[in-house]
Amino acid sequence: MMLTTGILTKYKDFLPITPHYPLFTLGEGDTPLVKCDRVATELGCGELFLKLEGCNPTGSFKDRGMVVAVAKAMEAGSKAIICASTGNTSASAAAYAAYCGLTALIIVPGGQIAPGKLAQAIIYGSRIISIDGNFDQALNIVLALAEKHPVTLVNSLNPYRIEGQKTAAFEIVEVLGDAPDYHFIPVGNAGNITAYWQGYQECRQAGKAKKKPRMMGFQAEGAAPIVRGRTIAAPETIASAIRIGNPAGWQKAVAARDESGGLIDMVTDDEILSAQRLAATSAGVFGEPASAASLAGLIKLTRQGMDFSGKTVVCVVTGTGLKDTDIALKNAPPFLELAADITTVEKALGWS
Ligand code: AN7
Repeated sequence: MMLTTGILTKYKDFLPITPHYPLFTLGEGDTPLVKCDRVATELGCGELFLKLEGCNPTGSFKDRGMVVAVAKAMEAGSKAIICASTGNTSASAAAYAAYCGLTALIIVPGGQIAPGKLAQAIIYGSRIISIDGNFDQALNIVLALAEKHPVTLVNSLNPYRIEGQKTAAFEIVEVLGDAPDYHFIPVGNAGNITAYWQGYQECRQAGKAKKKPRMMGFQAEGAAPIVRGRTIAAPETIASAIRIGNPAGWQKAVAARDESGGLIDMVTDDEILSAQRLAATSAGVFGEPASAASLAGLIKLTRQGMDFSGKTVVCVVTGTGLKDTDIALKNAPPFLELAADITTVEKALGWS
Protein backbone atom coordinates (compact mmCIF):
# COMPACT_ATOMS: atom_id res chain seq x y z
CA MET A 1 0.00 0.00 0.00
CA MET A 2 1.15 3.51 -0.79
CA LEU A 3 0.52 6.57 1.33
CA THR A 4 -2.19 8.75 -0.24
CA THR A 5 -0.52 11.29 -2.49
CA GLY A 6 -3.14 13.92 -3.33
CA ILE A 7 -2.93 16.56 -6.00
CA LEU A 8 -0.47 18.93 -4.30
CA THR A 9 2.32 16.37 -4.49
CA LYS A 10 1.29 14.72 -7.74
CA TYR A 11 0.93 17.97 -9.69
CA LYS A 12 3.40 20.20 -7.84
CA ASP A 13 5.08 21.26 -11.09
CA PHE A 14 1.77 22.67 -12.33
CA LEU A 15 0.59 24.35 -9.12
CA PRO A 16 1.70 27.60 -7.41
CA ILE A 17 3.89 25.73 -4.93
CA THR A 18 6.78 27.47 -3.16
CA PRO A 19 9.31 26.32 -0.46
CA HIS A 20 7.03 27.29 2.47
CA TYR A 21 3.93 25.74 0.98
CA PRO A 22 2.52 22.89 3.11
CA LEU A 23 2.02 19.67 1.16
CA PHE A 24 -0.90 17.80 2.68
CA THR A 25 -3.90 15.82 1.47
CA LEU A 26 -7.25 14.41 2.48
CA GLY A 27 -7.07 12.09 -0.53
CA GLU A 28 -8.47 14.41 -3.19
CA GLY A 29 -8.02 13.72 -6.88
CA ASP A 30 -7.30 10.51 -8.81
CA THR A 31 -11.03 9.98 -9.27
CA PRO A 32 -12.44 7.25 -11.56
CA LEU A 33 -13.14 7.83 -15.23
CA VAL A 34 -15.79 5.23 -15.90
CA LYS A 35 -16.55 4.03 -19.43
CA CYS A 36 -20.31 3.75 -19.84
CA ASP A 37 -21.01 1.59 -22.89
CA ARG A 38 -24.71 1.02 -22.23
CA VAL A 39 -25.44 4.74 -22.06
CA ALA A 40 -23.17 5.42 -25.05
CA THR A 41 -25.07 2.86 -27.14
CA GLU A 42 -28.42 4.28 -26.07
CA LEU A 43 -27.35 7.80 -27.06
CA GLY A 44 -25.40 6.78 -30.16
CA CYS A 45 -22.18 8.42 -29.11
CA GLY A 46 -18.76 6.90 -29.79
CA GLU A 47 -17.36 6.54 -26.29
CA LEU A 48 -18.85 8.01 -23.12
CA PHE A 49 -16.94 8.45 -19.87
CA LEU A 50 -18.24 9.72 -16.56
CA LYS A 51 -15.67 11.47 -14.34
CA LEU A 52 -16.73 10.60 -10.81
CA GLU A 53 -15.86 13.69 -8.80
CA GLY A 54 -18.17 12.50 -6.04
CA CYS A 55 -15.32 10.14 -5.11
CA ASN A 56 -13.32 13.04 -3.66
CA PRO A 57 -13.02 13.07 0.17
CA THR A 58 -16.00 15.34 0.85
CA GLY A 59 -17.97 14.00 -2.11
CA SER A 60 -17.46 16.73 -4.72
CA PHE A 61 -14.91 18.32 -7.06
CA LYS A 62 -14.50 21.26 -4.68
CA ASP A 63 -11.79 19.37 -2.75
CA ARG A 64 -9.28 19.78 -5.61
CA GLY A 65 -9.50 23.54 -5.43
CA MET A 66 -9.88 23.72 -1.66
CA VAL A 67 -6.63 21.88 -0.92
CA VAL A 68 -4.70 24.45 -2.97
CA ALA A 69 -6.60 27.47 -1.60
CA VAL A 70 -6.22 26.29 2.01
CA ALA A 71 -2.51 25.50 1.55
CA LYS A 72 -2.00 29.02 0.16
CA ALA A 73 -3.95 30.49 3.10
CA MET A 74 -1.69 28.55 5.52
CA GLU A 75 1.40 29.69 3.67
CA ALA A 76 0.25 33.31 4.06
CA GLY A 77 -0.32 32.82 7.79
CA SER A 78 -4.12 33.09 7.62
CA LYS A 79 -6.06 31.65 10.58
CA ALA A 80 -9.53 31.64 9.05
CA ILE A 81 -11.23 30.99 5.73
CA ILE A 82 -14.66 32.15 4.57
CA CYS A 83 -17.07 31.18 1.80
CA ALA A 84 -20.63 31.50 0.61
CA SER A 85 -22.01 28.21 -0.62
CA THR A 86 -24.84 26.24 -2.10
CA GLY A 87 -23.43 23.36 -0.03
CA ASN A 88 -20.44 21.60 -1.52
CA THR A 89 -17.93 24.44 -1.17
CA SER A 90 -18.87 24.77 2.50
CA ALA A 91 -18.48 21.04 3.12
CA SER A 92 -15.06 21.08 1.50
CA ALA A 93 -13.89 24.30 3.20
CA ALA A 94 -15.00 22.95 6.58
CA ALA A 95 -13.12 19.66 6.11
CA TYR A 96 -9.82 21.20 4.96
CA ALA A 97 -10.00 23.87 7.66
CA ALA A 98 -10.50 21.12 10.26
CA TYR A 99 -7.50 19.19 8.93
CA CYS A 100 -5.31 22.29 9.10
CA GLY A 101 -6.62 23.72 12.36
CA LEU A 102 -8.14 26.81 10.76
CA THR A 103 -11.55 28.35 11.44
CA ALA A 104 -14.06 27.97 8.58
CA LEU A 105 -16.81 30.59 8.35
CA ILE A 106 -19.65 29.55 6.15
CA ILE A 107 -22.58 31.59 4.90
CA VAL A 108 -25.38 29.61 3.29
CA PRO A 109 -28.78 30.43 1.80
CA GLY A 110 -31.30 29.42 4.46
CA GLY A 111 -33.27 26.24 3.77
CA GLN A 112 -31.68 25.75 0.35
CA ILE A 113 -28.81 23.39 1.17
CA ALA A 114 -29.06 19.62 0.70
CA PRO A 115 -29.12 17.98 4.15
CA GLY A 116 -25.98 15.89 3.60
CA LYS A 117 -23.94 19.00 2.84
CA LEU A 118 -25.20 20.84 5.89
CA ALA A 119 -24.42 17.77 8.01
CA GLN A 120 -20.86 17.86 6.68
CA ALA A 121 -20.35 21.55 7.50
CA ILE A 122 -21.70 20.88 11.01
CA ILE A 123 -19.69 17.75 11.80
CA TYR A 124 -16.40 19.26 10.56
CA GLY A 125 -16.91 22.01 13.12
CA SER A 126 -17.30 25.10 10.95
CA ARG A 127 -19.06 28.30 12.05
CA ILE A 128 -22.25 28.39 10.02
CA ILE A 129 -24.45 31.38 9.35
CA SER A 130 -27.67 30.76 7.47
CA ILE A 131 -29.05 33.90 5.85
CA ASP A 132 -32.59 34.70 4.80
CA GLY A 133 -31.55 35.08 1.18
CA ASN A 134 -30.06 33.22 -1.78
CA PHE A 135 -26.50 32.26 -2.76
CA ASP A 136 -25.85 35.45 -4.70
CA GLN A 137 -26.70 37.54 -1.63
CA ALA A 138 -24.53 35.29 0.55
CA LEU A 139 -21.61 35.74 -1.85
CA ASN A 140 -21.95 39.52 -1.78
CA ILE A 141 -21.81 39.48 2.03
CA VAL A 142 -18.76 37.21 2.02
CA LEU A 143 -16.92 39.37 -0.52
CA ALA A 144 -17.49 42.46 1.62
CA LEU A 145 -16.38 40.67 4.81
CA ALA A 146 -13.21 39.30 3.20
CA GLU A 147 -12.29 42.85 2.13
CA LYS A 148 -12.67 44.20 5.66
CA HIS A 149 -11.48 41.42 7.95
CA PRO A 150 -8.47 39.08 8.22
CA VAL A 151 -10.10 36.04 6.59
CA THR A 152 -9.21 34.31 3.33
CA LEU A 153 -11.93 34.00 0.72
CA VAL A 154 -12.13 30.44 -0.63
CA ASN A 155 -14.94 30.79 -3.17
CA SER A 156 -13.80 30.19 -6.74
CA LEU A 157 -12.95 33.90 -7.10
CA ASN A 158 -9.84 32.78 -5.22
CA PRO A 159 -7.55 31.93 -8.17
CA TYR A 160 -5.95 29.01 -6.29
CA ARG A 161 -9.29 27.19 -6.39
CA ILE A 162 -9.14 27.20 -10.20
CA GLU A 163 -5.51 26.04 -10.12
CA GLY A 164 -6.47 22.99 -8.09
CA GLN A 165 -9.61 22.16 -10.04
CA LYS A 166 -7.76 22.15 -13.38
CA THR A 167 -6.05 18.90 -12.26
CA ALA A 168 -9.21 16.97 -13.14
CA ALA A 169 -8.53 17.78 -16.82
CA PHE A 170 -4.97 16.51 -16.40
CA GLU A 171 -6.30 13.20 -15.09
CA ILE A 172 -8.72 12.80 -17.98
CA VAL A 173 -5.93 13.42 -20.51
CA GLU A 174 -3.65 10.95 -18.70
CA VAL A 175 -6.28 8.21 -18.87
CA LEU A 176 -7.48 8.82 -22.44
CA GLY A 177 -4.04 9.67 -23.84
CA ASP A 178 -5.57 12.85 -25.28
CA ALA A 179 -8.36 15.31 -24.54
CA PRO A 180 -11.91 14.15 -25.36
CA ASP A 181 -13.81 15.67 -28.29
CA TYR A 182 -16.54 17.01 -26.00
CA HIS A 183 -16.49 17.90 -22.32
CA PHE A 184 -19.93 18.27 -20.69
CA ILE A 185 -20.13 20.06 -17.35
CA PRO A 186 -22.73 21.66 -15.06
CA VAL A 187 -22.38 25.43 -14.63
CA GLY A 188 -23.28 27.23 -11.41
CA ASN A 189 -20.88 29.88 -10.22
CA ALA A 190 -18.82 29.00 -13.34
CA GLY A 191 -15.51 28.23 -11.62
CA ASN A 192 -15.24 24.61 -12.73
CA ILE A 193 -15.77 25.17 -16.47
CA THR A 194 -13.03 27.81 -16.23
CA ALA A 195 -10.74 25.40 -14.41
CA TYR A 196 -11.21 22.48 -16.83
CA TRP A 197 -10.64 24.75 -19.82
CA GLN A 198 -7.42 26.04 -18.27
CA GLY A 199 -6.36 22.45 -17.54
CA TYR A 200 -7.01 21.27 -21.09
CA GLN A 201 -5.15 24.26 -22.53
CA GLU A 202 -2.15 23.53 -20.30
CA CYS A 203 -2.19 19.89 -21.43
CA ARG A 204 -2.09 21.01 -25.04
CA GLN A 205 0.73 23.49 -24.38
CA ALA A 206 2.76 20.84 -22.52
CA GLY A 207 2.29 18.42 -25.42
CA LYS A 208 0.31 15.93 -23.29
CA ALA A 209 -2.75 16.34 -25.50
CA LYS A 210 -3.00 16.81 -29.25
CA LYS A 211 -6.43 18.40 -29.18
CA LYS A 212 -8.69 20.50 -26.96
CA PRO A 213 -12.32 19.59 -26.29
CA ARG A 214 -15.38 21.66 -27.00
CA MET A 215 -16.60 22.87 -23.60
CA MET A 216 -20.33 22.13 -23.21
CA GLY A 217 -21.69 23.89 -20.14
CA PHE A 218 -25.23 23.35 -18.81
CA GLN A 219 -27.21 25.49 -16.40
CA ALA A 220 -30.60 24.69 -14.91
CA GLU A 221 -33.45 26.35 -16.79
CA GLY A 222 -34.64 28.35 -13.76
CA ALA A 223 -31.09 29.46 -12.98
CA ALA A 224 -29.58 30.13 -16.40
CA PRO A 225 -28.17 33.68 -16.35
CA ILE A 226 -25.42 32.99 -18.88
CA VAL A 227 -27.83 31.41 -21.37
CA ARG A 228 -30.32 34.24 -21.00
CA GLY A 229 -27.66 36.94 -20.93
CA ARG A 230 -28.93 38.57 -17.75
CA THR A 231 -28.73 38.02 -14.00
CA ILE A 232 -31.61 36.08 -12.44
CA ALA A 233 -32.86 37.72 -9.24
CA ALA A 234 -34.68 34.66 -7.88
CA PRO A 235 -33.09 31.53 -9.38
CA GLU A 236 -35.09 28.31 -8.94
CA THR A 237 -34.17 24.69 -9.59
CA ILE A 238 -34.32 21.33 -7.90
CA ALA A 239 -30.54 21.19 -8.43
CA SER A 240 -29.77 23.34 -5.38
CA ALA A 241 -25.99 23.30 -5.97
CA ILE A 242 -26.41 25.36 -9.13
CA ARG A 243 -29.22 27.63 -7.97
CA ILE A 244 -27.16 30.72 -8.80
CA GLY A 245 -28.37 33.85 -10.58
CA ASN A 246 -25.18 35.88 -10.96
CA PRO A 247 -22.14 33.63 -11.43
CA ALA A 248 -18.79 35.06 -10.33
CA GLY A 249 -17.04 33.31 -13.22
CA TRP A 250 -19.48 34.52 -15.89
CA GLN A 251 -16.94 36.13 -18.27
CA LYS A 252 -14.45 33.30 -17.96
CA ALA A 253 -17.13 30.72 -18.70
CA VAL A 254 -18.13 32.63 -21.82
CA ALA A 255 -14.46 32.75 -22.84
CA ALA A 256 -14.11 28.97 -22.32
CA ARG A 257 -17.21 28.43 -24.45
CA ASP A 258 -16.07 30.69 -27.27
CA GLU A 259 -12.39 29.75 -27.33
CA SER A 260 -13.26 26.03 -27.39
CA GLY A 261 -16.05 26.26 -29.96
CA GLY A 262 -18.48 24.91 -27.39
CA LEU A 263 -21.76 26.13 -25.96
CA ILE A 264 -23.55 27.00 -22.74
CA ASP A 265 -27.16 25.86 -22.73
CA MET A 266 -29.79 24.91 -20.17
CA VAL A 267 -31.76 21.83 -19.10
CA THR A 268 -35.07 21.58 -17.25
CA ASP A 269 -35.45 20.04 -13.80
CA ASP A 270 -37.21 17.07 -15.42
CA GLU A 271 -34.28 16.58 -17.80
CA ILE A 272 -31.89 16.75 -14.86
CA LEU A 273 -33.86 14.15 -12.88
CA SER A 274 -34.17 11.77 -15.79
CA ALA A 275 -30.43 12.04 -16.54
CA GLN A 276 -29.73 11.40 -12.86
CA ARG A 277 -31.87 8.25 -13.12
CA LEU A 278 -30.24 7.12 -16.38
CA ALA A 279 -26.73 7.40 -14.91
CA ALA A 280 -27.90 5.40 -11.90
CA THR A 281 -29.88 2.69 -13.72
CA SER A 282 -27.65 2.27 -16.79
CA ALA A 283 -24.21 2.98 -15.36
CA GLY A 284 -24.47 2.41 -11.62
CA VAL A 285 -23.50 6.02 -10.93
CA PHE A 286 -25.48 8.03 -8.37
CA GLY A 287 -24.73 11.71 -8.75
CA GLU A 288 -26.50 14.60 -7.08
CA PRO A 289 -29.04 16.47 -9.25
CA ALA A 290 -26.75 19.38 -10.18
CA SER A 291 -24.09 16.96 -11.31
CA ALA A 292 -26.53 15.28 -13.69
CA ALA A 293 -26.86 18.51 -15.71
CA SER A 294 -23.87 17.43 -17.82
CA LEU A 295 -25.43 14.14 -18.93
CA ALA A 296 -28.81 15.88 -19.27
CA GLY A 297 -27.11 18.26 -21.69
CA LEU A 298 -25.69 15.43 -23.77
CA ILE A 299 -29.13 13.78 -23.92
CA LYS A 300 -30.79 17.06 -24.93
CA LEU A 301 -28.35 17.74 -27.77
CA THR A 302 -28.59 14.14 -28.98
CA ARG A 303 -32.39 14.42 -29.11
CA GLN A 304 -32.02 17.68 -31.04
CA GLY A 305 -30.09 15.72 -33.66
CA MET A 306 -26.49 16.55 -32.84
CA ASP A 307 -24.26 13.69 -33.95
CA PHE A 308 -21.77 12.32 -31.41
CA SER A 309 -21.05 9.07 -33.27
CA GLY A 310 -17.33 8.33 -33.33
CA LYS A 311 -16.74 11.04 -30.73
CA THR A 312 -15.19 10.72 -27.29
CA VAL A 313 -17.39 12.40 -24.72
CA VAL A 314 -16.69 13.08 -21.04
CA CYS A 315 -19.49 14.11 -18.67
CA VAL A 316 -18.40 15.28 -15.24
CA VAL A 317 -20.45 13.97 -12.33
CA THR A 318 -19.51 16.77 -9.97
CA GLY A 319 -20.93 15.47 -6.67
CA THR A 320 -22.25 12.29 -5.05
CA GLY A 321 -25.97 11.62 -4.86
CA LEU A 322 -25.65 10.58 -1.22
CA LYS A 323 -25.62 14.25 -0.21
CA ASP A 324 -29.15 14.73 -1.44
CA THR A 325 -31.13 11.53 -0.94
CA ASP A 326 -34.43 13.38 -0.37
CA ILE A 327 -34.83 14.03 -4.08
CA ALA A 328 -34.11 10.42 -5.09
CA LEU A 329 -36.53 9.10 -2.48
CA LYS A 330 -39.24 11.62 -3.35
CA ASN A 331 -39.21 10.54 -6.99
CA ALA A 332 -38.91 6.82 -6.26
CA PRO A 333 -41.56 4.37 -7.46
CA PRO A 334 -43.29 2.62 -4.54
CA PHE A 335 -41.82 -0.71 -3.49
CA LEU A 336 -43.51 -3.70 -1.90
CA GLU A 337 -43.80 -3.88 1.85
CA LEU A 338 -44.71 -7.37 3.02
CA ALA A 339 -44.80 -9.62 6.05
CA ALA A 340 -41.50 -11.36 6.97
CA ASP A 341 -42.62 -14.61 5.39
CA ILE A 342 -40.94 -16.61 2.59
CA THR A 343 -44.19 -17.74 0.97
CA THR A 344 -45.56 -14.21 0.83
CA VAL A 345 -42.30 -12.87 -0.66
CA GLU A 346 -42.11 -15.74 -3.19
CA LYS A 347 -45.68 -15.09 -4.25
CA ALA A 348 -45.00 -11.37 -4.70
CA LEU A 349 -41.97 -12.20 -6.87
CA GLY A 350 -44.13 -14.46 -9.03
CA TRP A 351 -41.99 -17.50 -8.14
CA SER A 352 -44.73 -19.66 -6.69
C1 AN7 B 1 -22.28 19.32 -7.44
O1 AN7 B 1 -20.85 24.79 -3.33
O2 AN7 B 1 -21.28 26.85 -6.04
O3 AN7 B 1 -19.90 26.29 -11.90
O4 AN7 B 1 -21.20 26.93 -3.37
O5 AN7 B 1 -21.82 21.74 -6.02
O6 AN7 B 1 -17.90 25.80 -10.49
O7 AN7 B 1 -19.96 26.74 -9.47
C2 AN7 B 1 -21.36 24.49 -6.03
C3 AN7 B 1 -21.39 24.29 -7.38
C4 AN7 B 1 -21.74 21.80 -10.07
C5 AN7 B 1 -21.25 24.17 -10.22
N1 AN7 B 1 -21.97 20.66 -9.41
O8 AN7 B 1 -19.88 24.43 -10.32
C6 AN7 B 1 -21.08 25.84 -3.94
C7 AN7 B 1 -21.24 25.80 -5.41
C8 AN7 B 1 -22.00 20.63 -8.08
C9 AN7 B 1 -21.79 21.80 -7.35
C10 AN7 B 1 -21.52 22.98 -9.41
C11 AN7 B 1 -21.56 23.02 -8.03
P1 AN7 B 1 -19.37 25.91 -10.56
